[in-house]
Amino acid sequence: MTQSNVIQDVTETLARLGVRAERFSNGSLPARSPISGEIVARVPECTVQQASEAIEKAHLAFMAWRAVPAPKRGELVRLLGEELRAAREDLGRLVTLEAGKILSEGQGEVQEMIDICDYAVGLSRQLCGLTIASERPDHRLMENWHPLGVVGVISAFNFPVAVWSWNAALALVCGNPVVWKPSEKTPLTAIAVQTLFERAAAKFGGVPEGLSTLLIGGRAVGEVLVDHPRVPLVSATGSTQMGRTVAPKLAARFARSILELGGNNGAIVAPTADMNLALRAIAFGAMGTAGQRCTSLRRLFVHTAVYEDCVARLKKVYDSVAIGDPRRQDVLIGPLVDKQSYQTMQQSLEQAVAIGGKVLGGTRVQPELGDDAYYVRPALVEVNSQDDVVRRETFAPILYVMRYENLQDAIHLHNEVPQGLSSCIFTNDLREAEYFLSALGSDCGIANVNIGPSGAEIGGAFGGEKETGGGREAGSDCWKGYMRRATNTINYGTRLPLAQGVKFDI
Ligand code: UN1
Repeated sequence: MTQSNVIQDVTETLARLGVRAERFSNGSLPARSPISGEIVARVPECTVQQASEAIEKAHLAFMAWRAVPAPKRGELVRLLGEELRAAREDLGRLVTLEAGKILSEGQGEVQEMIDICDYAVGLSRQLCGLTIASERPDHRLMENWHPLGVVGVISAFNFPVAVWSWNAALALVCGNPVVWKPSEKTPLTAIAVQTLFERAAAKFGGVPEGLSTLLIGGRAVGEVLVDHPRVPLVSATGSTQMGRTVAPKLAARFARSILELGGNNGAIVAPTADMNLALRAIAFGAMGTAGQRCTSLRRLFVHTAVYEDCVARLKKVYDSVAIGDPRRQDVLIGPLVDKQSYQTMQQSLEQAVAIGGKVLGGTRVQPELGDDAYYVRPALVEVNSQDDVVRRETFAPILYVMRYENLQDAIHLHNEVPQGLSSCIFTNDLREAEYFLSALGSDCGIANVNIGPSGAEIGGAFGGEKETGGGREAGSDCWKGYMRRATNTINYGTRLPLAQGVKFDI
């Protein structure tokens, strides 16, 4: 039987990455490519029992790994970064094949992994605590950051490899093993990453068994990770609905959580905006990755003075953007991940029409690429008000456009949604820009000026407020979330002065 070109591409890419065939053959979990909608591999799943045992093993790895000096732990992450550099093209291609992103975005995701590895290597020599002035004579007050324990990572299909690396690179240098439950929609990229990790670990000269573990499976396996007492931190990326299930379970056992949930990201286009720049940013933000980033642009507030011009030019872009097989160099928009995603998009568009929205695009295109492949023309929807459908995150390329006259009103509307991930303003007016970034401006975890809401660099803290979950990953001081802080007071004198001047002489 002749294999389809997608299946062959997957098989060859996995082989170049050095993934052994038994890891993706004859298993119970079908791996599908959104490019053609075909089943491209069958991945063995782990049972609930195996998941639990793997976590126990990871805990044993923790007992050993925490004693390895942090800069030495950094060496492992450096080697992982080297493997990723060498595999950038192939792993990026696998991301394209399994998640449907265009090639440059697939490779960009791997670049993000390399970046966070570099960052973590530097960090491994900078896990610094403070020394604080003590109120007592002959005393030193300081803090020490210690490894925390097994870190659970739950990731989504849309960033099938980068999200793991933001957590894993930091967790590993911080002295923690990682147990990863990837999305059931993207098991192959996860297996490839685990293979690269194993190669780095071998070059390192061996690491404790269970330092990085992959749990392929469904919800039940994810639940083991969330409920297991040996897992003090779970970093979970996905829908707000998933967060609502996971957060109370973690809270009930006093485990920590880093939650990266839904976004409903907005942009304001002010009268002084550089329109050419703004249009490019809006196009990438709203249509890029077929609207399937948690940072995708979903709401646009355009000042009346520039509304007609901005919307007319956007319509041209929406009409002409190249949609198709994401492996093609000229294509900018790949497929939606699956049928459910397509149906959810259609439902939202129907609701938008019902409230008087004017919809451009949103229709299925390129049906010849596969019966179960869902390519859509991105939708631009002019609405008069921010109704329920606009306030909700639809994980698809729908951009709702609204008009505003006064910046305060626009910011008010912008913040008047349950989510709080990313936001931006296009303006050349310094006062407007600063106001947007101030405490009275955007209420999001990310607020940008003259840059779209998506495509954040790893150097900053990534995450958002409200229903986005409040977690922060990647740069800045996010590493502290993966360690436990010990406050130490040392008395190097011969007396025992008590704090707050308390007297207790026996
Ligand atoms: C996500 O969509 O889950 O800022 C994360 C961005 C990327 C990360 C997106 N660096 O768009």
